[in-house]
Amino acid sequence: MEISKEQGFNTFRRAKIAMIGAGMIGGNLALMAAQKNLGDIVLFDVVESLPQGKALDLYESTAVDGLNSVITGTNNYKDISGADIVIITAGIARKPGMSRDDLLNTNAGIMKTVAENVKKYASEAFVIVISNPLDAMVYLFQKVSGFKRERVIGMAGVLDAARFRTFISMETGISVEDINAFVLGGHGDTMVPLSRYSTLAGIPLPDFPGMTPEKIAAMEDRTRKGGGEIVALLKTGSAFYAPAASAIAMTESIIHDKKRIFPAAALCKGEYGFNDLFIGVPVVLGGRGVEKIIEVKLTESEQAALKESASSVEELVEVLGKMGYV
Ligand code: TXD
Repeated sequence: MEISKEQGFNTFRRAKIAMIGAGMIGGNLALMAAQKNLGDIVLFDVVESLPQGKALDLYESTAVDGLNSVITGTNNYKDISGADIVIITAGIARKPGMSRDDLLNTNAGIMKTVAENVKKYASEAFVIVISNPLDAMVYLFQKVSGFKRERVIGMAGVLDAARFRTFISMETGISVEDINAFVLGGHGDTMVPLSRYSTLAGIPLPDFPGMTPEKIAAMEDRTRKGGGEIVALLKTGSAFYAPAASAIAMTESIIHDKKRIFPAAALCKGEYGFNDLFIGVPVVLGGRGVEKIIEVKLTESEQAALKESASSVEELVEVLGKMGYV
């Protein structure tokens, strides 16, 4: 007998989190979500038995760690039914010599199919898109699914800011814990790290003892090229630990209604002067998804840099239009 149902209590249940794509990031997303007890996890992939294998291995790790996630793998979209959160990494990743934009042709076709199926089976979900080229892929997902803009968000800024924070920590020797950094714009080489809004325990980065414009410029440059740096080292694919950790932080903020501020690709409708464009801006993530886009005053040069970054996203969106996707 199910006592709670019979007595009509309000009941809590675990969140259901679906990962579309069970590759390098997908597997780590599942591991981190389980380790943080965020809910039950479904790993979906088109490759036969891969998600089932990863899921079973991960599920068995929960016994060791004393965790309570049920983790399953599938090749059938039906199994994501009713998911609260869907995180999409489906597609191909970069290899050395490739830009994120080179992935557009292949990943657009994949994203269209993913969006149609998420709409069919998890129409109430909050969706975090990770696949590259990020800003164009999250745009495509939203257009195909028709999901409200509160429910669709692209992960890139959290990762780019984490890279910037790491480089600031390496340079100053101060704990990453006390370092905040801000990156705006598209997830490409034209992204806009904002040093003025980056702080060490509240102290603006440019004011920190020993900091020089040259050092800041070098860290900003390394941040912009941070993805490529990892691709060049790995040789067989792109970054996966930090991207997974970044999307999990966003997921936590939604599930626990934390209302944290993250830089993330959100659909702008007039904000920062952009219309109908997904681009990295500061957002508040809470139980209602993207609850707010925070508009901060930018200097002329910051504004110009953001505009330039947006124009490279607009070019990709145009290509999607020419290919008939949007
Ligand atoms: O900041 C960011 N947004 C990113 C994005 C940071 C790093 C990497 N970023 C991108 O994430 C990267 O350029 C890729 O487009 C995605 C996923 O990267 P990952 O490293 O996880 O790639 P993998 O290991 O190749 O995994 C992709 C999986 C793989 O298992 C494929 O079989 C699967 O996607 N795949 C599909 N799944 C579902 N449906 C379809 N159609 C499909 N096609 C391939």
